[in-house]
Amino acid sequence: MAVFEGSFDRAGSQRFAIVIGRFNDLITSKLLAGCQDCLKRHGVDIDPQGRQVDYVWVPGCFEIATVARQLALSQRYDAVICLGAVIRGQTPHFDYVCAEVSKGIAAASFQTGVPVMFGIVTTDTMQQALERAGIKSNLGWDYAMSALEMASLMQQVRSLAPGVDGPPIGLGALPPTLAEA
Ligand code: INI
Repeated sequence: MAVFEGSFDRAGSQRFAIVIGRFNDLITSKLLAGCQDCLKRHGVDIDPQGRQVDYVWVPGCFEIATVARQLALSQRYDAVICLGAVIRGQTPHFDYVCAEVSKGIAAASFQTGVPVMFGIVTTDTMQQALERAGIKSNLGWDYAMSALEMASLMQQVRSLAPGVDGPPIGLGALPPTLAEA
C-alpha cells in the first residue's frame, strides 16, 4: 500500500485562481500580498498577465463561493484560493455572512473535486484581523501553502482512478484538468 502527501515542488506547473473580497480590503489586500509572496517563493509566476494565476475581485465574502465554484467548474485551475475578512460588528450580519461563505466554499470544493481553500479571516475586532494579516503573522501565506499542498495531493489521488475525477454528486463527470492534459 502507499502513503500520499502533497509536495511543494510542482508549483511551476500548476494554475491557481484567487478570489478576493473587497469588503474590509485593508485586511484582504494584506492577505493577498502574503498569499502571493508564498506562491512566488515556491516558483509560481504570480503576474496577472502570466499563465499561472488569475485574480477575481468580488464585493464581499457573501459572493465568494458562487464565483469560486464557477472557477472550479472551468477545470482551468489546480486550486482556487478564497480570501476574505468578516469582522463582527454590532449587527447579526456577521453570522449570516460567515455561515454562507463557509458552507458555500465547502460545497464548491466538494461538488467540483477541485481544492477550494477557505482563506476567510473571521474575528471579533479589526485589531485581531490585522494581527492575522501581517502584524503578527500573515494567514495569506498559510492559505497559499495549503493550496500548493492540496493541488499536488489531488493530482496524485485523481490518478488512482483516471477518468473518475468528476464530482461525487449531481453534476456528472467533468473533463480532465488542464494540468493533466
Ligand atoms: N462582507 C465581508 O466580506 N465581510 C464582512 O465583515 C461583511 N459584513 O460584516 O457585513 C460583509 N458584508 C458584505 C457581504 O459580503 C456582501 O458583499 C453584501 O451583503 C452584498 O451581497
